[in-house]
Amino acid sequence: MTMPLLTVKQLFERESCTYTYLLFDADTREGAIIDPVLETFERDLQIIKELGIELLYAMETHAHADHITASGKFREVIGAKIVYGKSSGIKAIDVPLEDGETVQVGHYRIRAIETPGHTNGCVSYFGDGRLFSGDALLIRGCGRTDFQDGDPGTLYDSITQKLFVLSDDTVVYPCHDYNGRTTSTIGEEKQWNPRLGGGRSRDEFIDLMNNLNLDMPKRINEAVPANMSVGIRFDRNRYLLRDFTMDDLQEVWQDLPDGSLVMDNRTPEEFARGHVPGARNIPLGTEDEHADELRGYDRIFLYCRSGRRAQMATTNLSFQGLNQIVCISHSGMPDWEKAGYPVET
Ligand SMILES: N[C@@H](CCC(=O)N[C@@H](CS)C(=O)NCC(=O)O)C(=O)O
Ligand SMILES: [Fe+2]
Repeated sequence: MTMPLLTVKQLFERESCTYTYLLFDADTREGAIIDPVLETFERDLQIIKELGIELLYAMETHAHADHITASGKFREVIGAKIVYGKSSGIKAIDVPLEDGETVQVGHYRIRAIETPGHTNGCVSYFGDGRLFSGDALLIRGCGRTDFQDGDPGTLYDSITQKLFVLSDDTVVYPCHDYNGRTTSTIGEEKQWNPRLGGGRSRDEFIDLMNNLNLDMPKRINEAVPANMSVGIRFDRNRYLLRDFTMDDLQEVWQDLPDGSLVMDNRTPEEFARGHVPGARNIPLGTEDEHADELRGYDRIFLYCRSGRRAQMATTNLSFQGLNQIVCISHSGMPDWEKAGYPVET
């Protein structure tokens, strides 16, 4: 019996011209998705459900500058682990891969190949004769090198020394194509890539890349920060940590998501002397009266002075079925003040 090939579905997001790849082993039904886009999350999720795929991994080739990733959503909704190149430096991930390290999808190993240059944290993924090249190698092109610590010399070395050494019949699946092309091969690109195929020198390549004068991606200022936290505004898993601290609160508080409340359950006197700006005072012992109203929030960050009262109220409210409370259980207002964060009186 011959083993079926690793199945690859190529999916397209038309605003950013991004290709997302759904890979799976038709035998075990285990799968992974590479470079999913937030806007097409529901579409891709539906395909995964229809095909009965157990999505083990959401894999990123790099922190994208032009669109927001759906990896965080895939983790949140179906528990996929987020895979990234370790060199990306992104913290909110589950599996950081270094050059040569692999993840297993059914019978297949998917290997990370570090290919920096477009960004300094780019990786490509290789499995079963297919190369998912991210924005390092594009069809008859390559990723630009003028932001996110990009560097043309580094990109030249990545492509020529790490990708052009793969066998000529390796199928190349890029992260984007702006001209409707879908796949290529290493052999084709070695011969026909106008930027570095046909034996173009490193210096020629650097010169060319330094003079592209491209407009910045339209969504770069929104996409890069969002992708640093894998596309959800805050890493949900951090809320589940036992020790959510006042420093964590400060990070969230700077850009508080809609539907969130910062709650202070110290006494009105303590509250009046200084509290987290925008916080609501619901003193310990009165939380039950407010349960219905509190239920209306998606997330409640609760602090007090030392964490003790916050823990008590969290327990009380959990009996009322409120499970969206993030309890700051071992620090409190004095720590906020000590750190020099703004205080409202
Ligand atoms: N017009 C696009 C720009 C896209 C863009 O710059 N894409 C990057 C990848 S993140 C790139 O390297 N493009 C290569 C090229 O245009 O040759 C947008 O606004 O999003
Ligand atoms: Fe990119």
